[in-house]
Amino acid sequence: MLIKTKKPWDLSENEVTPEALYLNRRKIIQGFGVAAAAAVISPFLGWQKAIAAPDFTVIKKTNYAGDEELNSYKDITTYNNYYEFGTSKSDPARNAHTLITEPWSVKVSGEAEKTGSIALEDLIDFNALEERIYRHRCVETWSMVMPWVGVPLAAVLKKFNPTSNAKFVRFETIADPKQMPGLRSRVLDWPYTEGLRIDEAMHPLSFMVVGLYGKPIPNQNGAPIRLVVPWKYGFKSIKSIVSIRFQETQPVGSWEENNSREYGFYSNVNPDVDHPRWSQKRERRIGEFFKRKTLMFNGYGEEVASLYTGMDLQKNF
Ligand SMILES: Nc1nc2c(c(=O)[nH]1)N[C@H]1C(S)=C(S)[C@@H](COP(=O)(O)O)O[C@H]1N2
Ligand SMILES: [Mo]
Repeated sequence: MLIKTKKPWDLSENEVTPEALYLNRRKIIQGFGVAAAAAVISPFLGWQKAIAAPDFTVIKKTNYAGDEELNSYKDITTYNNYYEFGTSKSDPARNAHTLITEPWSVKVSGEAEKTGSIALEDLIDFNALEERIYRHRCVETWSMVMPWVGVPLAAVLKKFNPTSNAKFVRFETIADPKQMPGLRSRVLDWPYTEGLRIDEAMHPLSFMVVGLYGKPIPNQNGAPIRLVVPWKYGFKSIKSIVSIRFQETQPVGSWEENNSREYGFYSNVNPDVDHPRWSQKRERRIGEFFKRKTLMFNGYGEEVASLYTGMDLQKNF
């Protein structure tokens, strides 16, 4: 019988876990002890006002959103897109509590030397968590600034020694109609899938997220593990990942499959390429009244533009 605390990482009573997993969990929980000390030296006083006690020990904090203000915890956790829990922005916060995130494992397959099923605790190095403040730009022209906690996606992918045939990575979200009421609707062909070119996936800005505002990530934001690719429209940042596949061919994501005229594989934030039904030149930052200009690559061009040298970005939208 495990000691029960309120941490989302803990098991509910009816679940059984192998000893190794439990020991690993204990290591994570021990880490919480020094979280208070880490908080004191944090340069980001803004978010600490919102959240009293961070649950994670974060070894490095980087602000990738300049002097732009963070969105509140409430904004970020009540205005969501997570169609598996409903299509309106308030649905995920209301419905996602039925998602079981403990225990969690991810199936890794395809063009890599090591493949198989891996527990979340072994996939993510919880002693190496970073906080990154990123802009988020939804294709629907709203945006936010969020403080994510996670590890570089490259650090996760390199564990599996992808072969030279691994030209792309494909991700899949859990699809369980018992846990996800939105699966009754056929808005998308479940499971939700997304993909990246391998060099995009290995880029240092691509981030595998397990936390938000210093705490484990809430279900509606993609618990227990989701991708964040800050220079691309939000739908590329797939939530609640259960499968990672290295492959030679370019994967077709759920939105591209749904309507390839409107949603391309790359989906880099680009104010000069309109969505067929609306302009992408401007965006509304949640919490603000006046619209602001959308930035090329969401403001991360200096870091990522070289990934696309020689490519026609009007064609490869
Ligand atoms: N599995 C899954 N992942 C998803 C989505 C979804 O509906 N299902 N929505 C995407 C879209 S359109 C956006 S804008 C972001 C929203 O992330 P947030 O709710 O954490 O802001 O998640 C992306 N990831
Ligand atoms: Mo989105």
